[in-house]
Formats: sequence, C-alpha cells, structure tokens
Amino acid sequence: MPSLYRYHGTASTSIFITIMKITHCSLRLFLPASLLGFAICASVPLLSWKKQIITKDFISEGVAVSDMDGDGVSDLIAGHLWFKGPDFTTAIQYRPGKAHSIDGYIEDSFINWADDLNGDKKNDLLMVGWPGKTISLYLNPGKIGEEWKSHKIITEAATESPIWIDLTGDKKNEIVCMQQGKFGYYSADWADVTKPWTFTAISEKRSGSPYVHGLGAGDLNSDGKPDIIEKDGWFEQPATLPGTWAYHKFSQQCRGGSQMLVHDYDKDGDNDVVTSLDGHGYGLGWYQNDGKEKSFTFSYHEILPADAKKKGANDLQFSQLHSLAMADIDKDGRMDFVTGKRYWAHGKNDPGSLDPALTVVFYNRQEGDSIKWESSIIDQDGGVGCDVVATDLNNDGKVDVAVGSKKGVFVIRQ
Ligand SMILES: [Ca+2]
Ligand SMILES: [Ca+2]
Ligand SMILES: [Ca+2]
Ligand SMILES: [Ca+2]
Repeated sequence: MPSLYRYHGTASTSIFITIMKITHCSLRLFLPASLLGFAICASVPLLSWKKQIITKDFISEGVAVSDMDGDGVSDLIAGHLWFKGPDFTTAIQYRPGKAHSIDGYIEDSFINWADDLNGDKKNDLLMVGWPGKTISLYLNPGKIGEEWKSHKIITEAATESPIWIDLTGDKKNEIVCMQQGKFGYYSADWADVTKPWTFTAISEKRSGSPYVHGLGAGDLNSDGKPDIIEKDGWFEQPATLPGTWAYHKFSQQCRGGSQMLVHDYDKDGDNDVVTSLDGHGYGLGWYQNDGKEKSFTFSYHEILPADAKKKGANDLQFSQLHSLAMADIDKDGRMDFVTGKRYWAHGKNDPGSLDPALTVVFYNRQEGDSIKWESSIIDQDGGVGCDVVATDLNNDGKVDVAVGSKKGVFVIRQ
C-alpha cells in the first residue's frame, strides 16, 4: 500500500570524502591502499565529494532522478520507493515492494527510467526487471498516498541494460533491447501507452540467452541517425525505416559489459564509444572513431586491462563494471564518465567480488589526438549496480552521482 514515512536507522548518514590533489606516487589517496589492494598515485582533480547514505537496504540495482511531485525539485526513485528531494530523507512508497537479501535479486527493479509517458505533465516510471522478462509502466496519479497503476507493457526485454532513447527520430523514445535473441526496439502506441509495446527486430537471432551484456545507441557514422551498438560491433541505421541494418564488427571482441556510451569524446567531430569489456570480470576501454575517410572503423584503446593482474588508469584495477553513465563532471567541456563495481552481482562467484565496492569517475584529458583517462575514486562502499546516474541533483550546477546497488541507495554530491 502507498505510504509516506521517514527513513530511520539506516538513512541520512553522511560521510565526507575529500579528494586532495596528489601529484607524486609516494602520496596516497584518502583510502588506505592496503585495504583496496592497490595504490593510487597520479594526479587527480581537486574535486570534493560528499556521500549521503539514503538507505542501506537493497531495494534496487538502479535509480532514476526526476521530479515526481511537480515541485520543481529533483527526487530520487529506487525500486518501490521514491525519495523526496532535495534531502531524500522522506521515502514514499508508490507500489508494492520490499527490501531483499543481497544473496538474491530484486527481480522487478534492475533499471529505472522516469519520463512523462502519457503526456499529462506528471513524470511516470518505467521499471526494467529481470533480463528477458518484463518492463512495467507506473503512471503517476499526481497525488502522494495514491498507488500508481502498473501496466506490463513488455513481457520480454532481453539484454542486461536496455536503453531509453529516441532511436527513430520521431521525438518519442523507444526502448532498445532484445527479443527472441534479436536486437531491436520496442515502440509505444502513443495514443495509449499502457497497451503492449511493439517490437521491431533489426538483426537476425544473435543469442539464445537473455543475459546479453553490452548495449549502446548513438550515431556512429555521422548521418544523424542513431545506430545500435553491441559488444562486438554495431548495426547501422538505414536511411529509411524499416530497412536493413548493416552490421560492422569491432576489432576487439569481449564478453560484454553494460551501457556502451556514445559521444565525441576526443572532440574531432565523430562519435566514439566507451565500454566495459565484462560486466562480471575485468576490462574497460574506448573505441576511437577513425572517421569518414576510414569508413567509420574504430581503434580500441585500453583504460583498464582485461587482465586482473595488470593495472590501468592511475594504477587502478577493479572488476564488475556493470553500469556506466557519462557527464562532463568537471565542466571543462570534455565528456567524462562514472562507473564502478556491481557489488555481489553473483554473490562471491565473480572475479574480485570481495574487493571494495568502488564508485569511480574517469576524467577525459586530451593527449595529442587521443585521450588520457584519469581515474578518481569517489566512494569505496557503494559501487554502481546496473544503472548509475550522473546528473545535477540539487541544481547547483555541479554534477552529482546517484547509486542503487546491493549496498543500498546513495548519492555522492560535489
Ligand atoms: Ca504522466
Ligand atoms: Ca547513424
Ligand atoms: Ca571522435
Ligand atoms: Ca570533463
């Protein structure tokens, strides 16, 4: 039943993490290297982060940030609760649900998106559940205390990180994911968004499993039309829909991570891709677009090695990079991103699963015509879950980070 209450006990605990400027390898960051199993020893930006633990309960593997009650202030949505901004100390239950043991899963809340789906100017929620299963729409009644009506709009949404994006250019978002092993997208009937959504396949059958890792959407060949990216290559959107989506293979093959982030990271006029290589193992890199002259092929650059024993940016290495989100975090005009560990994804069975649940920002620094990524740990006990968010939570012009994971729900503010 819907209810409004203040979170007691586990809520509202704040800790300060201040990152000092460190320019010599002999200095250590605020975290004891012995605890983390590695040293951090390069120049990191002078940014200060403050963590707020909203709840230590495991209620979602993802969060959304949006104004739920129309007061113009961003709220935080995680699973069956939304937390009223700007302090997030009041939890409002809008649908049935409860906290779960971290040894299991929250089957109905891996990824959360907030948007006004039915055009009544109130933001609604899309909940992505267990890979290969449902996506539910919860329509916002506009009154606190009323339960939101749920509609099962999709019964099979495969891949581990579906995407909410305007793929077709009609100014309405689609959901990019898989069905019956094929990549494609679900479209709503915008006259009635509660009706089952329609799937359009863009590939042949590529997998017999719903647990496909690595998915992105964005324009890779500079024709203004978003393409679909998977772990080993990308599907080029045809000039007119429907049509044949030509497949282009990447030079690098991998097990697949999670969100594949498309942006012109090196600022040379074409879009590149940042991706983790294995959402349950090691590896992080970026594909640099070789440009039109080279028919939009891509050159791979390592950020963190796939080899667990080797270290990457700023002598850092960690596993289970199962969520990535981009934002220009230091506002220098170059796109950065945040990722971290999906703590306890398969209990203690994933490589490095007992290591600290890091949340890490990677800053984009120009190095010739390429990029030197500078890593900076902003939290060591939260991770990222399946759907980390990087956005300005309190309207102060600074990008913050919000996490739902098996460590609970957290915000880490600049
Ligand atoms: Ca609405
Ligand atoms: Ca394109
Ligand atoms: Ca580029
Ligand atoms: Ca930046």
